[in-house]
Amino acid sequence: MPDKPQIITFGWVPEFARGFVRDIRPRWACEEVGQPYETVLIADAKGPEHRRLQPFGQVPAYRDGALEMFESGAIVLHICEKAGKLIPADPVARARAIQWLVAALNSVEPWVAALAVNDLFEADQPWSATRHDKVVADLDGRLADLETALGDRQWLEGDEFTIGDLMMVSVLGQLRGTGVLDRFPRLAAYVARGEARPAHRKAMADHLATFDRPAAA
Ligand SMILES: N[C@@H](CCC(=O)N[C@@H](CS)C(=O)NCC(=O)O)C(=O)O
Repeated sequence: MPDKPQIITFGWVPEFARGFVRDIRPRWACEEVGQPYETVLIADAKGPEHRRLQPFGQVPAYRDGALEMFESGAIVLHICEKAGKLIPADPVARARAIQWLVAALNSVEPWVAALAVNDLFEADQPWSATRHDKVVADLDGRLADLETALGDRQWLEGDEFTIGDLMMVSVLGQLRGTGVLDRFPRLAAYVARGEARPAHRKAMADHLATFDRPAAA
């Protein structure tokens, strides 16, 4: 059994995906809480071996002793629960932090992902150009609501950065390069604050450094 937790992720992705793969989330959580980890770089996520860890043939997956798990949100929750960091001890504050983690994944990420699907993965499809404005309008609606909820606070629940912020910043960070956040200056500043954290910088640098190495077999 490995002595450190393992983050299982791709050893190679195309240029456009670098900086966006969701292994950044557990990497960031580990850096925030001071949890050393190692990476296991895979080339094939669709084969039976990886699907035993991640039934949908995706990354990241995570191994911590006898625990094998998938879903970036659940992995981040596990890392932070185990460390007792980024997740308040007070039950009310704890529930609210988890609420924001789920909101990031359930109430914001689908709209962010819809833009990537439409403009990137399905850019060559006949519906892509006509659907674009609708996808952006739907996303803008979500972001306007989120910006209102954030208000003038530093983080979603005030002065304390929690797992909810980690996940929300990570989800919004996927809009990098789209110009969408230019219309939401308070959200843009919020993402910039999150991404400026030393733990995020280290996680992103380590994620990007993966692609300087030869790909896993
Ligand atoms: N809900 C999953 C989504 C995982 C996901 O979409 N992973 C992407 C990389 S960021 C992937 O593996 N894509 C390859 C594929 O779907 O075939 C999570 O948050 O862990």
